[in-house]
Amino acid sequence: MTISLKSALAQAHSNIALIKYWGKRDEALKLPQNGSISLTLDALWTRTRVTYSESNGPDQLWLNGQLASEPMRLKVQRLLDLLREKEASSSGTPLGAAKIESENNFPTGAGLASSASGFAALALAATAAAGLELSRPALSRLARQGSGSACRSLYGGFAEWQRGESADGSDSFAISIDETPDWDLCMAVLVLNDLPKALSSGDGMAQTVATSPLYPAWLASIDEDLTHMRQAIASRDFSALGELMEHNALKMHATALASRPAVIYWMPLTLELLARIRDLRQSGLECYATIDAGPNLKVLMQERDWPRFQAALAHWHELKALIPCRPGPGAFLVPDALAGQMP
Ligand code: 2P0
Repeated sequence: MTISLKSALAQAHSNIALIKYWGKRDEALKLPQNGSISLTLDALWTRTRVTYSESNGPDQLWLNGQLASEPMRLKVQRLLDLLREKEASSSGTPLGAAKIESENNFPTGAGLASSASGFAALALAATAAAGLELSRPALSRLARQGSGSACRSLYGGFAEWQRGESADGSDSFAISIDETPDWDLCMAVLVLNDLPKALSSGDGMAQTVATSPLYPAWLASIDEDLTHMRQAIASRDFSALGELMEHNALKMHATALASRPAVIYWMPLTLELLARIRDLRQSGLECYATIDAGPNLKVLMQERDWPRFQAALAHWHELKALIPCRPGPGAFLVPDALAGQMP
């Protein structure tokens, strides 16, 4: 008896939101309350191999060489089941149980957007292994249902996740703003804590939507932020982009802080570093911070300023890592000849 395996390996890079997604209008479909704009990073990525067998049974998820927790496995299985529905309706041949092997080249679940790169790589690998060809908007919609921010990692450079209006999510996916920006940007990832966070971003945003009296003000301000961010990108206005990015991140955290109970992702060091970024800016090194659902900062600067920035933080021994990133590529399939080069 011959056993035929269908397999594909994909790589996707994490993305950092310049205008943040914070809050869902539909939990199951992962439809956002607001649109968002991101920058995909070159240095942080996930590689995922999906292999379908011919037998039925539960999908098996290996994350960084270890069997994943049951809640994580179920999230992944849910996404594969969406694909199985598509496959059954197009060819009638059911896909068997899948083995998913996923590796991150950076800490998982610590606010470094591992779910964004993870679910983008999964959507692409699972689709290719199934022999399906989906457009990027369709892949983006699929990745969204694994983790909202993943829909932006299908694209390189600057991408926008359109909120959409429909109840079924058909118009809620990411589009490219500028895939390969000729812009000397550097986003430095400052890792203060590389442990998984206590409160997931999904729970944090749900608590904010349900209880923060500031949430309506957050939503009312987003269309203007999106418009100004698109303009700053189009005109390569670094100061406008950086100032708005930092404002939008602090506004998101202010909204979350006003929840009951409070949603707090920061550590004391987060604030100390924020103050340091302001000092550096005043001393002429133009850099701006953003913070996601975790204590770590990401700092945007122009590439020529990276050596001075690195030197300015050299004595911060509390920093676990300082990773310089440039704009990175969209998700892609890794040819089998290169598959041995896992992180
Ligand atoms: C973002 N974050 O736009 C925002 C900013 C964190 C802060 O998207 O619940 O892992 O799976 O849709 O995408 C992180 O949330 O959440 C996130 P789910 P996700 O990048």
